[in-house]
Formats: sequence, structure tokens, C-alpha cells
Amino acid sequence: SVQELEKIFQDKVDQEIKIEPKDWMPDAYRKTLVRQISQHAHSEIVGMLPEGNWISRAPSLKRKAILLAKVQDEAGHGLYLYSAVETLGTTRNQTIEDLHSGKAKYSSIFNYPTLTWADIGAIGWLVDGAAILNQVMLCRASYGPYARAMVRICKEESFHQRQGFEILLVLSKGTPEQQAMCQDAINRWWWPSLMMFGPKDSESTHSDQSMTWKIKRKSNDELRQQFVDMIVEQAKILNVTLPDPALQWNAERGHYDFGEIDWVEFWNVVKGNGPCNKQRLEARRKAWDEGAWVRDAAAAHAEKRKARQEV
Ligand code: FAQ
Repeated sequence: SVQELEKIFQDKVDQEIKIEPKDWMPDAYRKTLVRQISQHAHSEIVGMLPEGNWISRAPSLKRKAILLAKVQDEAGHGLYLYSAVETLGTTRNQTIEDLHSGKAKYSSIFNYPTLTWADIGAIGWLVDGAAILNQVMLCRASYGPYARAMVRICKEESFHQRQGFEILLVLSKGTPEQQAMCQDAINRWWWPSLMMFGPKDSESTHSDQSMTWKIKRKSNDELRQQFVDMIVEQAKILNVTLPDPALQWNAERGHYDFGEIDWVEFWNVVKGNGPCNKQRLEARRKAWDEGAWVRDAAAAHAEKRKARQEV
């Protein structure tokens, strides 16, 4: 019976045995994975856009080569994750259609504009920094293909974070204008980075169930706190401030206290009304349409090869 299957499934999860594509799993588990992994894949792909904006304007050939490599890594992450979604029985076309129709979400962070070169540093330091904390726990997710994809992704993300930090370190030791540019980028990316971890635990609809299924291992607020504690220390090395007057060490808790996130802004961006939501979706739809001939040609080529082999 379904109850028996569910018990066997949960026992496996509790014993840290990975769930694999052909194993029985509850429909709701499958649905939650498709939701989260596809959102994650879309975030990687849409996340290429704000940085792509600076590839042609990077300040040196070396910076350009590094940024190109980083953005290509993100394409790779998106592809592993779309493949992980396919193992759950949802086609890539369906997943991509859900993004283009506005049905699927992707991380709120990628709906903010990249105004200066320092934004590329701030994205690497803060956005990749937040992404890593979240993804390190996902390396232990109960679903095998997702967990395994995360291991490689985390290695690449740590390179991304270092390159961002290094961009800011150079700016922070530069001219007064460069220092101001560095501080301005941090001021604009700080709060949106905190929002990446999702709503407060008390407002998080999926957390409890995802923790029981060991998809998530730490709650949104736990990870957000870990991020604040880590970044405050790194900010000292950069000699920059974080735009939160409430930020203060709390010896009793052993953590930094911080101010309240603007949740109205968060939900507004999640619902499609952030500064760049429309632009991002339009860019993805355009790329999909303009790439149709490549997909058709690749499929025709594969058909021909197959026919030749069959002879
Ligand atoms: N933006 O119940 P919860 C990257 C939605 S890193 C938009 O707490 P859950 C690397 C949530 O989907 C970024 N929507 O949800 C990179 C749910 O809506 P639904 C991607 C958000 O799933 C760096 C509702 O709110 N990383 O791409 C956001 O338990 C630099 C209720 O929330 C991942 O996706 C948000 N910030 O926890 C690339 C990691 N937060 O689906 C380029 C995997 C929440 O019911 C450059 N995902 N929502 O309609 C996760 O770990 C989880 O899904 C959370 C949310 C933690 C994001």
C-alpha cells in the first residue's frame, strides 16, 4: 500500500540512503524537487544576464577572460540542474516553457541591474557567497542526482566568490572614486542578497516538509544568519561598511544582530515587479526563439547519424 511505500521511503531518507530516479517516491516529494531544482536551474541561466552585461566592458583582457569563464560555469550549472529535473520525469521543454510563461520562479536577486563594474565584484562576493552557503547544505540533499550536481557546482561557486572578493579588494585599495564605486555597489546588493535565502522561517511554506525529506538541512533564517556572520568579517578586510545601522555583535547569541528586511520589496520582486523582471524574461524568450534553428539543426544531424548507423 501507499502507506507502506511511504514508510520505506522515509526510513531510507532517515538512514541517509539517497533516493534515486527509479526509486518509488511520494508524488509531493517529486513535485517539490521539480519546483526547487527547476527554480534553481532558471536562476543559474537568468543569473548569466546581469553579469553578461559587463563582459564587453570588463576593464582588462584578464578580467574579461575571468568573467567569461564564470558566466560559462553558470550555463553549465543550469544544464546539470535541468538534467536533474529530467530524471524526475519532467521534460526540459516543459521546464523552460514554465520559465518563459512566467509560471516558474527564479531567484529574486537577478532582477536587479548591474550599474557599474563594482557590481560584478559585489555579485561574486555577496550573491555567490549566499549561493554557496545554501548549496553546501544541498550537497547532502536526499535526492541523489541533485546532491551530486551540487558538489561540482559548489567547487565552481567558491572560485566565483573569490573572484568577486578580489575585484572589490582591488577597488577598495584604489582611487577615492574606485572606493566610492565599491561601497555603492555593496550598498545596493546587500539587502537583495539577504533576500536570496527566502522568507522568514515563520512564513516559509515548504521548509518543514523539505527538512523532513532532507532536501533542506538548514532553515532560511539559519543560513541567512550564517551569511551575515561570515560577510561582516570579510567586510572588515575590504574596509567597507554594510548599509544596516542595526548590525551589531550580540555576545549572548554569539551572532550578529541585523535589521529587518523589506519584505514588501521581496514579494514585489518575486511576483514579477522588480526593476528588471520584464527585461530578464524578454531576454530569455528572445534567446530561445533565436536559438530554434540551432536546436532544429542539432536534432536533424542526430537523426541523420542514427540513420547512417542503422544501415
Ligand atoms: N526568489 O517556502 P519557501 C545561483 C519562493 S543562487 C524568488 O521558503 P523553499 C548561483 C519559493 O520558491 C540562487 N522566490 O521555499 C548564481 C516559494 O515559492 P513557490 C538560486 C523565492 O523552496 C550566483 C516561496 O517563496 N539558488 O543561482 C525566493 O523551501 C551568481 C516560499 O518560500 C537556489 O535556487 C527568492 N529569493 O526555500 C548564478 C537554491 N525565496 O515555489 C549566477 C535552491 C523563496 O511555493 C550568478 N533553492 N522564494 O511558488 C532553495 O534552496 C530553496 O528553494 C530556497 C527557498 C531557500 C530558495
